[in-house]
Formats: sequence, C-alpha cells, structure tokens
Amino acid sequence: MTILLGLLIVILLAVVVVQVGKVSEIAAKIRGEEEVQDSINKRQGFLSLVFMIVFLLAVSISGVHYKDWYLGFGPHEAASEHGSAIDRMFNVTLLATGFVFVITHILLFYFAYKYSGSRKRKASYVPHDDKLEIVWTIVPAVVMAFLVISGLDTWNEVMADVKAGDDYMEIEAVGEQFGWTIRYPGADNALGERSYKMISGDNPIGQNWKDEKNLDDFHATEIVLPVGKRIRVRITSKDVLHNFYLPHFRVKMDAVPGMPTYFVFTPKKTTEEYRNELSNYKTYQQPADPNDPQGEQLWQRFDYELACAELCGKGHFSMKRIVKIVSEDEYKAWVEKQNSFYFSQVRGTANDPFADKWFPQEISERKANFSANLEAARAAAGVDAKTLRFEYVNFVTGSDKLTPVSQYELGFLVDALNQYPNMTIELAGHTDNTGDAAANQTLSEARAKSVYNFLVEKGIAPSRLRAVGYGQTRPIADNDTEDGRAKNRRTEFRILTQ
Ligand SMILES: [Cu+2]
Repeated sequence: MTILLGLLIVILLAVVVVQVGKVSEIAAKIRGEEEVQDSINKRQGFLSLVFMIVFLLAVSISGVHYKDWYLGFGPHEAASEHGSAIDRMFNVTLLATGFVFVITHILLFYFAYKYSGSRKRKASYVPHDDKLEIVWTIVPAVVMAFLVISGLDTWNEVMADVKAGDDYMEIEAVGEQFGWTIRYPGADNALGERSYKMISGDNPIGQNWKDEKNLDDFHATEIVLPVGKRIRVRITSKDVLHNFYLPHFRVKMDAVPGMPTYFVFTPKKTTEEYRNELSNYKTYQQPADPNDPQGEQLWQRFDYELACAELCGKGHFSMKRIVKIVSEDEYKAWVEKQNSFYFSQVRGTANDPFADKWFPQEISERKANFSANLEAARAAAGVDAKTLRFEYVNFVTGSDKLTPVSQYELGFLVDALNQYPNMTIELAGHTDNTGDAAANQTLSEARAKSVYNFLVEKGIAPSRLRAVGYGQTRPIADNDTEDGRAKNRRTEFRILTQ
C-alpha cells in the first residue's frame, strides 16, 4: 500500500513538472524568450544568495547548539596528557580549513548572484594568468606544509614508545568478535608470554602457563586505571581488524591480527573529576531519564568508554566497555579484589604445569589451616576428635609411592612433631572397596608405612610413630559413588599422646 502511494506521488510530481514546463513554454512564446530567460537568471541568482545565508546560518547555529558535545572543546577537553596536543592539532586544522570553507562558500554563491546571466552584460574570458596560478598553488602548498609538518611533530610526540627503565604499567587488550579480553600484569608488573597456538576453551588468549610471569596476570571485565600513571596498552586481535578507541583520552589504534600494536597514554582526570567538570554545564544538568525529572542528571551518568571503532561485524556495538580512572589507592583496592586467571581457572587442572609444586602463598595458607586443625584436635578428647585426615597426601594409583606434592603436608606434620616432642601418633592407611579385600589390606599397610618412612627420614624418632593399615574396613562414605570412594581412600593420623 505504502509503495503504491509512493509511486502515485512520484507519477503526480512528474505530471506537475511537465505541466509547469509547458506553462513556461507558452508564457515564453507570449512574452518573448529572452525576457523570460532574464527573469529566470535573476531568480536563480537571488535563490543562490538565500541558500548561502541559510546554509551558513545553519552551520553556525548547529555548531553553537551542539558545542557541549564535541571532543576538544569546553566540557570535553582531553582527559589524557597527550590529548591536548591532538586537540590543538585538530583545532588548528579546523580553523585553517574552516576559514577557507566559509570564504569560498560566500564567494561561490555571491558570485552566482552578482554575475547571473543578463542581456546587458557580456562575459569576459581569462584563458591563462600566471600570477593567479602561482598564488593559488603556493598559498595552499604553504598552508598544507605547515599543517602536515606540525601534524607529524604531534604524531611523533604522541606515538613515542616507553623506554627501558621508564615508570609505566602495561596492560593488554585482545579483540575478538565481539568483545575484548583485558589482561593486567599483576603484582610483578609484567605480562606473561602468550602464543596463538595455545589458545583453547580453557585459555582464551593462549597464555603460556610455564612462564611464571603469567601466574599473577588477571583478566578484568572493566578497565580500571590509576590517574597520572603512564599506561602502555598492547593491542592485538584474534580474528579480524578491531580498533581500540578511548575517545575521551584521544587514544585510537587498530587491533590487527598477527601484528601487535600499542598506545602509550597517561590519564590525567579521574572519572569523578570529569563528572564534576561536566556538572558545570547546563547541557549536562538535564535529567538522564526524561521520564524521571528528579532522577540522576546526565553528568552523574557519565563514564569513560572503550569502543571498537572498526566495523568488525554485526555484533560490533557490543564491544563497548566502561573505563574507570581512579586514584592510586582506589586502584590498589580494586587490584586486591581481582583473581589471577591461573589461580582461579588453571591451578589444579590438567593444564597446570606446576601440579607438583605449591606456591608460597598456598604453603602459608595451608600450613595455617593444618596447625589450626591440629590445635583443635589436641584440645579435644575422644578417638574421632584426635584423628586428622591428610588433605594433600596422595599415592601413585595402585602403589604405595607418595606423589611429589605430598611432601608439603607431611612437612607440616614434621614441624608439628618437632614443636611437640612428647607427641606420638598413629599413621593409618584406608582404601575403598574396589578390588580384592586382602590386596586392599596390604596396600593400606604399605601406604601407612610409606608415610612412616618419610617422617623417619626427616628425623622423627620411630618410637613416636605407629603405622597401621585398615584396608577397606573403615569407610567414612558411601562406596557406591565415585565421590564416596574418593573419600574412603585416605591417609589419617591420630594423636596417641601429646
Ligand atoms: Cu571490533
């Protein structure tokens, strides 16, 4: 229906145009061709003048009307240290080209008006004029040279990389359809190695877990940065071209698959400071939600943002991320709350190259736990309360050989036995009910003996230890489930005297 109506309108308009043409033809015949042509010329000239005035007015009025939304002016001065240099460059270019733009438009339309065709005037032709050619070649050349050279100067200043020994922090932004992985260096202030070959479902950007620099690196969902700190962003992409764009900081760099790019910048205004500056402008004192005039105002809702400035696919818009610039203290508090990707996602899984090793933090936490349990058992009475289960003592499947990682918890026990020289203990091995009961009995005895040997090797007197195997006779959980069987396969120690 709409299409039909549209077609009808087009046809009717065509008819109108043809009719008007016919009318003026007839009028021309009546009044004489030339006279009509003259009046048309005059009218066209006048309309040119009107167009010029309306056009320039519209440009100026809209420019003033939207002035609070532009980057580079008033409320949106650059929030980074290098940003003002870029703003200056843009403003100088805008002034130079803007001046030429206005002058040429005035001349263009004024001339069309002033010299519109007339019977009383004859056109004069200038086939060639050296002076004119020289002037309009040299003047733009000089202006362009000035703009390009000063632009290059700004570019070199802005794109200067960090040097060894500089005080800076490096983060990494890896783009993909459609999102960013933002990686922080963690406490060591160094990003670990990564390779696209290691990318998998468990390792989104292919970090090499053997590189210890990776262990404290964390991925963040929002970008939080300390004010006044020099930040180097390493920018890469996993699939197609993306673009790392922080408009308020005048940071914009392509994320190119296979070719890391970078940007160095120093944020100089916190989010809070930027909001406060916005609050001085009427434009930002409007309610953010027109239906809720008493609610938050626009300036209160302001946030820096990261946008992908490359049309990278149909989900492109969803690559927006919030950027928060905070004080050094707030930044530290935020970092405290972040979890290293390795420790939260990789530690203890099949991909963990350090499965046989405990890190200092883990040792101190687990030792504190062990000591607390031991103290509780020493204070309590009764066989059950005096029995403690090793959480991290394990054996190679089907054998009595201790896994390397068992040394840590057994080490805690050695420390405790040294601390309390009168303490004697019973070491007990238990199995689940799979397989032959007699074999399980032998295995549990051998395992208790392995622990016994370990302690003796560490200098504990054999008289303080007793190794017993209970086989499958004392389950603590349901042997019908895998979970229960895992619980039943255990090594314990019981405080006999303390
Ligand atoms: Cu993108």
